[in-house]
Amino acid sequence: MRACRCPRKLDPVAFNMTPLPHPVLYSFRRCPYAMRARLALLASGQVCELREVVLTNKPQALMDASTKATVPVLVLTDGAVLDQSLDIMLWALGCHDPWQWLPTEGDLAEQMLQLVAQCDGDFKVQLDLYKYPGRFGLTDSTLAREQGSVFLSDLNARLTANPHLLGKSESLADVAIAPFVRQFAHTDATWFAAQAWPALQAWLGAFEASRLFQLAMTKFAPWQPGQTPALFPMTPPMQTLNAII
Ligand SMILES: N[C@@H](CCC(=O)N[C@@H](CS)C(=O)NCC(=O)O)C(=O)O
Repeated sequence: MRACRCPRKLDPVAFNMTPLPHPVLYSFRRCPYAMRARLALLASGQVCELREVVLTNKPQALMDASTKATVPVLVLTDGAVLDQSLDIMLWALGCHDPWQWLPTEGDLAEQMLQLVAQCDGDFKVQLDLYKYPGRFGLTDSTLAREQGSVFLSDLNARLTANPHLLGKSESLADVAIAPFVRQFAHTDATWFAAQAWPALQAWLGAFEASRLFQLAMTKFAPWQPGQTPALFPMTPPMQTLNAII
């Protein structure tokens, strides 16, 4: 099983840092990468300080933490920085994984990472072309939709055979991939509902209706430097987990 890439550490002196009481999560509510990170943090019971970012006006603190300046970014209490959503998921679940989202069996873990890589690779390319054709100089997004549908048909086949993407129980793969399928589905909800993907549609519906997803979508005002830290989740972890179950 791949451990998360070795995190870079911020120099506490250069960054004038006092030890953080909680990890700091730079997030954007509607970003599917940030969603998957928040879902894993919730499941692990890890409390963070959430800093909601406006992508058109990124805070300097985010850019100092990660020159990539994408969201999500998680700054750990020792100053280590995770700036890939999958690494944040693996870190959080590596600390605590009460629902066993990380498969213990090597083969399954490998399959999980491959499926997430397919989602983040070709599927995400087609999703962007389909959702924002104008950004890529396209007038017609039908081809991108068709190409993205290949991955969705595969997910539907998996979910026809089993209730979750990797089998009988939910795993990181379900939670990492669902936010992207959701974006694809919402691009043209009528078209998505008309596809012969009953298992995929039911799986996405259950994900969106889940208490876990609703909590992950809690609204936060954009972060202002110096403000009182906004904690995520807002309720203590045990209370949050009990509300989800
Ligand atoms: N590979 C990164 C991708 C993160 C990403 O691209 N996030 C988008 C928002 S959904 C972003 O921050 N884009 C930067 C921008 O719009 O300036 C991850 O997995 O965390």
